[in-house]
Amino acid sequence: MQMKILHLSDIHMGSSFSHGKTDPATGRNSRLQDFTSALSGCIDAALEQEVDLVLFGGDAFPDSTPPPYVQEAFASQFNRLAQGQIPTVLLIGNHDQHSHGQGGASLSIYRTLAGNSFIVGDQITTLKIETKSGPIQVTTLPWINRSGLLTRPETAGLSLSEINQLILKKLQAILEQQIRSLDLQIPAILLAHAMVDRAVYGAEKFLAVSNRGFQIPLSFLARSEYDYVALGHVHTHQNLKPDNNPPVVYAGSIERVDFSEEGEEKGYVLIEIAQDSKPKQLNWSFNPLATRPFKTIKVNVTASPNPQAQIIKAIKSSQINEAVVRLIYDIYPEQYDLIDVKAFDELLKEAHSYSIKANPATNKSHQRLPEMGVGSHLTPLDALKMYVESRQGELKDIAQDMLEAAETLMAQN
Ligand SMILES: [Mn+2]
Repeated sequence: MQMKILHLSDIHMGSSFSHGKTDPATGRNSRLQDFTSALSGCIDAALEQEVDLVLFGGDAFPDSTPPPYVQEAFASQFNRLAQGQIPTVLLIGNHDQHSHGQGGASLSIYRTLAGNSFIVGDQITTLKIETKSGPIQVTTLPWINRSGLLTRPETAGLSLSEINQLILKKLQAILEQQIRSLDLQIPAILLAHAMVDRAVYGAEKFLAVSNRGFQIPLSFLARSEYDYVALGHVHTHQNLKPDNNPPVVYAGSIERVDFSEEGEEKGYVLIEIAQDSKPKQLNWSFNPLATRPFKTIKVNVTASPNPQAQIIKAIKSSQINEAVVRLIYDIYPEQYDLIDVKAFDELLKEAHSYSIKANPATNKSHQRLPEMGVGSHLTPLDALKMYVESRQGELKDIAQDMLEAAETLMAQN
């Protein structure tokens, strides 16, 4: 008998609004519709393929308190799985936890809904789920934070890296317990939201040094007792075990959160397990979704006698139709008079949204904020805060994580 599972992750519904525009009909940001469409594509596939189980790898929203209309967009899609009576595990990612792991999580209400077809993975445990094609075991490993595994007396006086070592030791013992409890006759999947070392990092690299997280060695997770390891957190789809023994797969995000994901295909993973064959046969495939294209147009006009013409040529030779576009050109301040930005606006109208940035080329390698001049007595953190605020447009979605990561780094000194 074949068992079918759909694995998706990192929905981040409600993010990337700085790359959208306001829909005049609804007053809503167009990126909400983009993310809803991508999620809808995953749910459509689950229903059409009549999968036995859906595994969501965590990070539903940018934070644990999304506005009601964003919650509704998310819930109305997952509700379709409940109506289709497809059991669904919703794992808790770092973005789903309240700050520092205290209190509930944005996904906890799903525990109470729809005849128990939702299971919220907010602790390390192994579930036995009865599906229409038979039982399956799922070990859930939500995002680990210090306070979740260690008590205050245990960490007293320890450095951050000593604490991380201690967490890993505990985690290894707990995972070992889970693995020993598995019934090896029944398919088993490990579902984890984690930064696994050996991953190729994408947008989430800024989050890697957050004080709420650390990297888990691949060897902890890539265990032959599991038929498949379903990962969330890293936005770039990849298999960390190319020999598929077992597959250790980041499904990746379903839509581009920012420009660092520009060149990546987005999608979900379908898994098929033949339970009756010995050993169990497993096949998995990555299925791309139709997503909003992102396009960077980068031009250096410092050597050009006609920078305007060079930039226009670059725009015209780029695929910008319905894309999120950013035009960046390096230019000497002395050339500013040769530029008419209105002409770029006119050409970029066919993009979904766009931004234009002139990078002044000077002998100084860095542009300075006036507040940060000589004689100001800013701490490094205040300086970073000021910088992040000055770049609100580009950094809005990751500003909080950047500041937290910086605080952690400072604390290590
Ligand atoms: Mn994450």
